Amino acid sequence: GVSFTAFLRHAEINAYLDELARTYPSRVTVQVAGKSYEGRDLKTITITNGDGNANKNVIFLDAGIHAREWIAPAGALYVIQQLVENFVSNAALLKNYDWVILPVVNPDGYEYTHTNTRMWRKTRKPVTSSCYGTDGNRNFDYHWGEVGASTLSCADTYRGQSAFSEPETQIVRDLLLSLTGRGKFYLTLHSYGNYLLYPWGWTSELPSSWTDLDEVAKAGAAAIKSATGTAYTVGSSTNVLYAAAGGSDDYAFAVAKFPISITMELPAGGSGFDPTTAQIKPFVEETWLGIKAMAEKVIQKY
Ligand code: 0X9
Ligand code: ZN
Repeated sequence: GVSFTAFLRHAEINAYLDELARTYPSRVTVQVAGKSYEGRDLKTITITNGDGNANKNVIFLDAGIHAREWIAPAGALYVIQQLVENFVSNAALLKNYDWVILPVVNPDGYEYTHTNTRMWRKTRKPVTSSCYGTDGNRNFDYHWGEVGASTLSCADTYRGQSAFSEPETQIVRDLLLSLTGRGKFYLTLHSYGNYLLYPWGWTSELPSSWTDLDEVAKAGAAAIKSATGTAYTVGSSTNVLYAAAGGSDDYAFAVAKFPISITMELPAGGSGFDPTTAQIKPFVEETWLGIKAMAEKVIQKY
């Protein structure tokens, strides 16, 4: 098990997924979706209720595309723990839906923040001899590079040499596309700032179905507000945060046709990206309440 009193290393996270697959073989499947640039396994965990129905709708959750946002993979792990180890309390979330969770999209960057540079954001594939890494959340092929993304390889928001230049974003792309049709809710965890963001990130225009997105995001914000008093800002990425194209959320919504696609920015801790170990548990518990409320709304709508 895991206790949420420390930030786990990538190998520990993968070991936890494997432990769950061994302990709960009828409800849990762990697969290697692909390898990072440095050769780490990007493992997904698929969580079902074990009834053998392989055609259910799907909620796809990922975290850790930005290396330094440590609370995001912790939040994904808490969701996994609740759905698997606290299955009886959460059975309604798995009756008509399966969950696919990729807790660390960018393990090379995540490990680098543990061993070298705490505030590293990007992947770790070299671009030039002196500049490393691409911003995974500027690398998706939907209005790629049009706004809020740098063409400079040293920049923190570098868009990459081309759309999907990174193995890690190719893996998320392929997972999303494999779920087109069944995939109803894409949720990507980031930090920080307490936002529930929906498309578009590339334009201030709103998608025609924006009221559906807004309804789901507001359900999450309301659940958190009533549980802990923590306030989340809800709106389109461009309108409430900033314009930035090439994000996974816009791609999931526009190309992989997930009707609900949301970026959740978890709370700040420490100087922002570095909550204390004592903050992990309260943050991920509160986050789970918001995710559960959004999932319930999605399940009721689709
Ligand atoms: O800039 C980002 O990628 C996200 N914020 S963060 O501080 N975690 O880096 C927000 C992404 C919102 N979605 C899009 N702009 N598509
Ligand atoms: Zn982020």
